[in-house]
Amino acid sequence: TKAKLETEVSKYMSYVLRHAPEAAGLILDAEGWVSFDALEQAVASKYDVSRADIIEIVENNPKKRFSLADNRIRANQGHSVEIDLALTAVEPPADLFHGTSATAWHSIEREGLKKMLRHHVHLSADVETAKIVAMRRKGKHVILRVDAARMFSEGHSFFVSDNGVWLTESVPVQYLSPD
Ligand code: HQG
Repeated sequence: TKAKLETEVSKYMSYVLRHAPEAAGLILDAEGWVSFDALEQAVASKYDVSRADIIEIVENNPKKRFSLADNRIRANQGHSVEIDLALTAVEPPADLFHGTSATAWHSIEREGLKKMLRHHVHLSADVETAKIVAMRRKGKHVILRVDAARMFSEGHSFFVSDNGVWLTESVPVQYLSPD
């Protein structure tokens, strides 16, 4: 179906733009952008989609995962490749949330939240979004509340991606509590 193809293409674009541009013969610039023409070529060589289809996939993406501007495209967050989104640090809301598995919580409650393979720890502005993130994990889920106000006042930097995901370097345990 059309919806299924769109999801598949979107996942491939995330893979290429966040983790493996070389797999599609692409080179990202320092801030993660690549020419839209090059991305279109890479996608169209793999899937039966037109330029207009790709633009529609970008615009309809439920999480607004991609930015398309000046004939360039990039993923808004979630990279593992070494790029710098060049986001400006901003003051966060008082509370932020992180959805994860009960299993992960066993180590998180000792080590705090780490960025693992990504560039930042990803936090959500509301519990609902954190629940959706947690649902990606097997077994029982835990929603953690992050005392972002206190982290910020104690010198931690926060960034917000163009699609509203809150990012920070790490969250030490003293700022975490199960919601
Ligand atoms: C966990 C999706 C053990 C952490 C979502 C998470 C999100 C620890 C996993 C975005 C840990 C990393 C990011 C510690 C953290 N010990 N486990 N000390 N510290 N973890 O996928 O936040 O669809 O890198 O709890 O919607 O789950 O890709 O991060 O379970 O916004 O756009 O290690 O990915 O967005 O997993 O998800 P991830 P995440 P997209």
